Amino acid sequence: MASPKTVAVTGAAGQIGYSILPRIAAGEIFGPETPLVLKCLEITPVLEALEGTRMELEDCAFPLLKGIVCTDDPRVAFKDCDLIVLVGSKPRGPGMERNDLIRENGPIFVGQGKAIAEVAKPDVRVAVVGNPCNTNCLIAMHNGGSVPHENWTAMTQLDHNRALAQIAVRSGAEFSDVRNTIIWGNHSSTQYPDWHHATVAGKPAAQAVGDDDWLRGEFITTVQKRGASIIAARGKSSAMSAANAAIKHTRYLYQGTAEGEWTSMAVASDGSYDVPEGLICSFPVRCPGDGTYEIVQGLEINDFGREKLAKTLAELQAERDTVKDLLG
Ligand code: NAX
Repeated sequence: MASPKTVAVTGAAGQIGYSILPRIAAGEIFGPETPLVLKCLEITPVLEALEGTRMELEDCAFPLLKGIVCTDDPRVAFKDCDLIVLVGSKPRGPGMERNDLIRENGPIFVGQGKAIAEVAKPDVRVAVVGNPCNTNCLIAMHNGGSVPHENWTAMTQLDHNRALAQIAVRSGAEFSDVRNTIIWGNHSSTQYPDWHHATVAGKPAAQAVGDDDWLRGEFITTVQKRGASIIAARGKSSAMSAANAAIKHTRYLYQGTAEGEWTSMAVASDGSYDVPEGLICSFPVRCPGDGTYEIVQGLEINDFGREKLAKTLAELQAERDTVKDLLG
């Protein structure tokens, strides 16, 4: 047996929390040989509901689960953590604009970034799911003291999966036949889902789909607006698919991407593809499986793609300006 990992999940009593906790406890991130301790963070009024989740986790009697801590104190939750999944944030209220949401949630990520710097393991990995996840990640990272910028990621895995699934369905292929879609930019409706390097059973996706107009139009907008379509249908935002994506995102970090494949993650730009340095932008990444990632280099982006990328980068830069006073 490996030594136990300590994993914190914030917003643990929420929808995504309910779907993700049993999967973490079952060993889906670190594998079946790694025991773990789960730390669940919630706001004080929700602690009672969280107690219900704690009892259910206990009742699953997961063999790998060595402890469950429930708390409303980030310093207790993040103490000695190897991995922290920041899911908790305030939902967008009626009439609230995206910028209001950014300002509303920003302070949560200032406090959590500082707490991570103080009490987590120095090589902790942080994956941000709570929206607006790119900018929340930027804020937490800037308040995260000496935790290296490479250790902070935000989740665009759900968008990546949505792109892959749309291509599979449209081309009549299996989901498992589709590889190497890319999400560029922000986890928002400006994101650029890119099929140009994707393959379906080894063939270029464009050839398998056989409909360029669909790829340049409906494919992109369907992926960009999928979250809204799910809210319209279900009356609630995506939770099962979001938890599944968060499991995949973190599993790739610790168990690696397959040979010849990549996934999409929002990470601090190192200037690759002319993305301004430091922005938390979604890129194609490969993960060797030791908690690190590398941005896939040298992919061609055509004029169509450059235009789309410029739009989503402009939004990310505007978001960064909106929160510049929170960046430590
Ligand atoms: P819920 O509203 O069901 O749960 C959120 C939980 O966070 C609540 O229980 C709340 O009490 C808790 N919370 C709020 N402030 C907190 C704080 N300061 N510390 C700890 N907990 C806190 O939302 P859910 O459906 O679980 O979604 C969670 C977040 O994920 C939202 O911000 C949502 O927008 C975001 N999503 C991100 C996705 C992505 O692809 N990156 C996709 C799915 C999802 O929309």
